[in-house]
Amino acid sequence: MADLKRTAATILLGVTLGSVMSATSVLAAPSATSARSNAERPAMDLSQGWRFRFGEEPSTVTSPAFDDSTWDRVSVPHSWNRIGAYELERGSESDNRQGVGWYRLWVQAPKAKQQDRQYLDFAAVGKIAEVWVNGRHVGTHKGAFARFRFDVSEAWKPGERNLIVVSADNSKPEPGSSTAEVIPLSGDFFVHGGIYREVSLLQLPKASIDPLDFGGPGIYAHAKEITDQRAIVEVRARLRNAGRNARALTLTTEIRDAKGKVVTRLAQPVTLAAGAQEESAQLDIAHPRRWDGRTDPYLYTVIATLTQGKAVLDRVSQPLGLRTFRFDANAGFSLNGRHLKLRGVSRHQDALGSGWALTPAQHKQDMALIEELGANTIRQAHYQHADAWSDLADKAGMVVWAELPYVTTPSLSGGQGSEALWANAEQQLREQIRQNYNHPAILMWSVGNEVDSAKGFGVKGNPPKPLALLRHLNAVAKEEDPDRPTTFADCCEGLTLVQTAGERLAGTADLIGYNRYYGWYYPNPLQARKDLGDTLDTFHKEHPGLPLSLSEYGAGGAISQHSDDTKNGFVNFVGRPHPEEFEAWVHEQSWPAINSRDFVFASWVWAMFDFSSDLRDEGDSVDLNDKGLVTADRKERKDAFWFYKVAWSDGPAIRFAGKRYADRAYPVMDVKAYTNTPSASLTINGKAIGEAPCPDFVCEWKGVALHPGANAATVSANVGGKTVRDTAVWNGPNVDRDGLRINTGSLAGLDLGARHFGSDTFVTGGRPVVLNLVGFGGRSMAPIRQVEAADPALFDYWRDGSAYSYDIPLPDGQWQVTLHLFEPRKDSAPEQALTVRANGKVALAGFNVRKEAGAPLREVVRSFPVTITDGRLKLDFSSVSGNAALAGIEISH
Ligand code: GCB
Repeated sequence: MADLKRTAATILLGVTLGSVMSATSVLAAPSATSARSNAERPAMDLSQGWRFRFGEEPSTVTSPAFDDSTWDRVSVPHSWNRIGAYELERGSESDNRQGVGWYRLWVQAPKAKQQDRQYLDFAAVGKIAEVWVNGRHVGTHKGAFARFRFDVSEAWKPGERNLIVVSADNSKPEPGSSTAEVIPLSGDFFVHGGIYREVSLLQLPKASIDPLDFGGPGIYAHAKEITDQRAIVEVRARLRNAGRNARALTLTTEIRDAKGKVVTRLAQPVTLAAGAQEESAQLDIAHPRRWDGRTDPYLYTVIATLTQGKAVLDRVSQPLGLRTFRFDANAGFSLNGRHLKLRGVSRHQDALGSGWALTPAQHKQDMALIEELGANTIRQAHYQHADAWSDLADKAGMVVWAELPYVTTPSLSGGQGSEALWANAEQQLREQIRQNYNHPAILMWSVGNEVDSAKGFGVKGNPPKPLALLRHLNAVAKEEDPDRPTTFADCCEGLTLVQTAGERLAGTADLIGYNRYYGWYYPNPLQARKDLGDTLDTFHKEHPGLPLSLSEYGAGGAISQHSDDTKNGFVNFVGRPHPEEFEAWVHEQSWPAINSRDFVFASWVWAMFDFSSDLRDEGDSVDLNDKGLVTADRKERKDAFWFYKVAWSDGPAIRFAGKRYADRAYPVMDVKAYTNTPSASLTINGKAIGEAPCPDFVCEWKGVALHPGANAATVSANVGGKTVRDTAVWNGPNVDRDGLRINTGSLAGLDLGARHFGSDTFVTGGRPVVLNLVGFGGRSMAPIRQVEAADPALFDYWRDGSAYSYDIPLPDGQWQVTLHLFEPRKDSAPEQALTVRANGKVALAGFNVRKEAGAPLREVVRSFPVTITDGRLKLDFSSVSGNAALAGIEISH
């Protein structure tokens, strides 16, 4: 914190004249462990009674005479935005308006001493706030995530009615817009508008702990030394004297243990001149107890009290956790001298129906779910989170990656970005670090996310170049906090499919995180495990001295979409469907690649919860990114959640996968269970199916037969005399009655009225193909194509190839097989000829699909009878002079 004067003389004074002691509590001081810097101060909660309206207002809106009686009545936290639903279309409840929202509040102010200063304290406003008091403009704050305070004393009328007016502007950042130089400039998350965290009025004497220090608490504690015998803690206090004359005061700094007992205290005389100054106290703690992550997240409290004689002028308390840590390029992370593999999740401050206006109970619920998962680290994506959230992280013992919202688009003006952009990014970083400095959970400051995807978002002829600003931010973070390492999340290094800005960013910060989506965004999803492992190895080799983490990985998962076979359909990454089972499969593949590499100091699943992003129409939702392990309403834990819960569990654990997919499409299924035991046994309807090994936490039983109706399954394992088990019920189809249908090429099943198609399976050869690949924002990557067909939805995906075969389990008897074919290519060869064999017998010979259909992109249906005698139907497709495109198979009596 360069702009603060560090006075060595004061440090000396503190030690020589002050009294360092170990004592029990003397002052009737608060027992707060909250990082909320207002906790002990005389603050008036201003959450109730606001009037709100979105949109343009006349300039008189800020004046007391303005009539707001027709406006909505709201309380804060509040946001006008409502984004995201588990529906396929945007509903009327959706509100993604970006622009200016107006808030007005009349408040009866408490009486005050003449000398007192009045500060308005906003815990966050999205994204630019302008504030007026009694018609007078008192301040502007640019940035959606940090706390800010304005000294409103000149406009405030103690003991009377006062009018507070706030405009909150979340306009879309575009060149020339109000937000064009306020980060973030873009990103895959919606920036909610409004006073979405709490507001209060602070009344403090003229001399106080400084409330205007970038919104920070004004006291900053750090341990200079920690051994088993003692800890030396330096507490810097920034003090403010709003008067003209110097004051002779006493600053008492004490540290209390978790029970509230004072373990050390230092009282020091302070001569406080007009303006702001910094004092420093050094305190000893004997036999300190460590903040030891989830094992023992022990917290002390630091309390600074400013007094004049016997009168307490101000008091602030902050959490203190004593820990040592190290990030090593080869050995990974260690906490208090012991290696700890950091495994966790990213979290956005967003919940369905509330957006960013989260209540304390919602923060608690999120933390409880992350604890239940077994994570020990959280990435705060992609910006500063609420104090209440970081308090919970301190208490839960989570290691936190905190992040600056320098995301995706490095600048809208191109090149290195404007001065205003630099100033805003720097301001948001200083605010974040000061406001969060005392959270022991936070161990890394991230200065950006994916700004190396710059060219993709560039300005023609002047591509953004993020490196210079990233370096500057790194230096600012170091200046603010030399003790914590810096980091950032890389998008594009080594990826040929995304254009990069041509600048290599690795090495700019102390640590690095790579966002990598093997199994999802990149080609060859089925090679996810190998590709991820190889990439991590390559980065480690190329940057041998750089501690490396996987800051994002994951896949989309929709709980109403299901797959019979995750390896046989097309992965439509920003489209539909996103079967729950495929998301889980990507995680099953990714975790072993991460877990087996000690040099990967941490990994964060993207993401813990589905979250709002109006760039998306995917899975079974609209305006949601569906990569959460838990749904955005916090109601459903997806299969991938259970995978990690089992893999990260200390005690023996077991859980069936695919439980939600109860009504099965086929008379056989691959049964899967997650367990941390070496093997497990399966029974169905009381019949033993057998024991299977469970490498990397997954056991599988292939092709298990289901009878029509309910099938009760139990999976169990014995460890050290203890049995763990789970049960599931899967309803087998009545194939004799209803037939069997395959949605060829698709990862998920499809319902067409009463006809239920399972996902593509039982197949060898060929490849799954999508008709329209959509990109972000639901835009097609190519001109939209439509197939003329009775059921066009069946043609969204198909199986394509010159030779492939299906081997389908089917009860014996006479059946009719119906194939849904078409020619997707405009320029297909006129002599194309398809032959289909059923159990070796030619069913279709030399069939020219396009000729039969009369045009490309037009359905042609062919049926033929088959007789099954050994429980299986083998269909062989072979095509010369072109591929066979098969959109669906229906088999019925
Ligand atoms: C990323 C971004 C994150 C997105 C995520 C995704 O790399 O950092 O903000 O939400 O990918 O789901 O595509």
